[in-house]
Amino acid sequence: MALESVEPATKSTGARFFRRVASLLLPIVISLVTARAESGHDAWLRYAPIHDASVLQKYDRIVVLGETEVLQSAGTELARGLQSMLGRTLPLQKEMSSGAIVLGILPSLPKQLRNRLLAPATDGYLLKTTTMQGRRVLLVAGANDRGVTYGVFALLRHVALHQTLDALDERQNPSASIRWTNEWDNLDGSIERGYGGRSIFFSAGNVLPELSKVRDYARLLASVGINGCVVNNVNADTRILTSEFIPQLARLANVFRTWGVRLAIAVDFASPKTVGGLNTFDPQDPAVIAWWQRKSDEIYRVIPDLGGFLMKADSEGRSGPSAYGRTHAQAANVIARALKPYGGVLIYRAFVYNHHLDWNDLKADRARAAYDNFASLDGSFDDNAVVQIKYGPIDFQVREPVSPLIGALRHTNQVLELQITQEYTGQQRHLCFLAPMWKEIFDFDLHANGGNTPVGEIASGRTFHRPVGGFVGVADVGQDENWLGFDLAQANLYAFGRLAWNPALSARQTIEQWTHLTFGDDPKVNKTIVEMQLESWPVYEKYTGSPLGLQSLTNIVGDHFSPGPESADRNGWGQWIRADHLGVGMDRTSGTGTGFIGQYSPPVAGYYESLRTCPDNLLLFFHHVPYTYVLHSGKSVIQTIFDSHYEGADEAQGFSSRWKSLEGRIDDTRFRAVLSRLEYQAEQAKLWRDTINGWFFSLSAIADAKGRIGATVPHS
Ligand code: GCV
Repeated sequence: MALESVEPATKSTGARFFRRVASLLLPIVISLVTARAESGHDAWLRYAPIHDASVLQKYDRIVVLGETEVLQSAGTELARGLQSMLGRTLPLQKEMSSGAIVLGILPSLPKQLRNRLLAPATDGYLLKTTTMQGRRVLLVAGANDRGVTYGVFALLRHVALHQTLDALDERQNPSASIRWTNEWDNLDGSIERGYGGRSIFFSAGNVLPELSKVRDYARLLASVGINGCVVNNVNADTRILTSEFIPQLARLANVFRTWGVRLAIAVDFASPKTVGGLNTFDPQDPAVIAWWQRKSDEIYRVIPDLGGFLMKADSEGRSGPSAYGRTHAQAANVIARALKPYGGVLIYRAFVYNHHLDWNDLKADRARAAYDNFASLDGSFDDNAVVQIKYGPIDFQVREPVSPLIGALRHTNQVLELQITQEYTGQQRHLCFLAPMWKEIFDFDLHANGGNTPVGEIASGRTFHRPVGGFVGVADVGQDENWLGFDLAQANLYAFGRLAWNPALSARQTIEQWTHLTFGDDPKVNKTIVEMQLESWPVYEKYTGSPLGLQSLTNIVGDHFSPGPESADRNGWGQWIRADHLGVGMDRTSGTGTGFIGQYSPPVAGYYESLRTCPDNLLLFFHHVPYTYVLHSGKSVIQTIFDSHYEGADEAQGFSSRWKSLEGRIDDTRFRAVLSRLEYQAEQAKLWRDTINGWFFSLSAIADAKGRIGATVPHS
């Protein structure tokens, strides 16, 4: 009795104590949890609660038909997402029942049902409300495990975006088989052109011991349909192929595999010599051929689903087949053949150019290089060899015409290389949403086959019926909590994945989705961010390169970030703009210039060759004109340069004030982090404006019609 009376009293004192402590700690705990949740780590997979009790209410369990790791993680992801958004726990089961969301690959479905379905293609999926063995179900079916994962993420996206889920009947196939990111990570943990912190894969020459970030990254990639990732720099460390390192790569592959992402690696062409100890790396030498085969056998023994190898050869100081007078096709094929028995591909970069060009040679032109090196090889690459082509003929500039090589390879697999990391577009310290640029590239008709051959279709392999094709994005994510160093730059990774899956999506669609998923439902937040993102590329272009095709005008021999127009000319790099006191622009015409324009099909070449039709926004990429030349817009070149820099810098000032209007509507952590970047950008934009305008003013000695420049010229 005594005990009985004491114990409840003790309990209630204890309970009171705990309640008191809890009430004191709760706000701290909540803020910590919120801070963690909104650190940017979950990116667009935040699964914020939605307050509509009717969503998927007919379903109360998840049935996963199959045991594979990929299917299991898809099931767990669905349960996790629905729990978080709907506050309902749907148990995972193996047995079929009414009211289930059923996950499985096509062959695992009952034949009767299968016969009623239009099967998706590889990696594709179906979302369908139907009956199965007499029971009402929501089916998430994939052509393969990966397809089921993509179906799950699509379903979760529909829920998060409040899209209608009644009578679902959706079939989605990816545009192309290769939807990869490239990461330029070095084995020491640094990342070439990475602005989001150190490597999530490597440190001090090894794969990191703890790979939870890799797991989370693979999940992010899978959520937007990316199915492969090259984890190391294209400037490849030869150690990647050593027998000591390969087991470490297998650890990465194991983590990726859970999410259907295939590991791939960049390799150095001289490896047979540097790693294999042979006295040659001549691709025609039988010992070299045998070495590549043995090395592939060795890797596939531990990574049976390796996506393949990526190769940068004869470029920026890398070894290549030119050392033995062999062609790029000979080089690619010898390795492709070693990968073929395992279903791997050899991706060979077309980024091959001479960086010791003669500036005094008016016919020399780096833009010609990819086509000159590869077009004549069309048809001589094996079926599992793929040529990876940067979207423009120079190097990820803020604006370039599309690479003519894309239209020239009709009997060769190709993939289009885009850059998610903003090497030349503000390095994640400036807002620059790149999907509008990518869309212009995808939609550009190269008239490669007499018309209607947009780049997106060619790259996906559809135009020329290639077995392999697709899209590669250089992502360079890092250890920073938000992956890319800037919360708003995550939109580029999201958009890359969504557009690689479906190049027909619009830039607006992708950014509306991303904003909603990443920042929630508030209409003002959505409108403001969507508009800022969509405006950001033209704004960046205006205060940096100018909207006349002068590329980025950044310091190309240094940081690729700060203004440096003088670095463009008078060196061997070939990013020339040929600016002097009379005029500016590279003459790339067939008539009087380098002949680059002649690499396009006749309708496109004709369009660029003539000053009458060449669009203003690429004029100086193709033509050298006096500063006084009058554009289609009716304004002179020099005044356009001046005005656009003022306009762009003014618009960049507006970004930070527009963002400030969202205070209190966005979690504090991300609000402040983004604000500080936008304020920095506003200052940088002024610096860009004054440097570029001052430079052109000094060079041309033409006054700004609006009298602004003398006052702000930093150097005279
Ligand atoms: C990985 C540009 C970049 C280099 C990069 C190269 C490439 O030149 O500045 O950092 O090297 O492109 O794409 O290979």
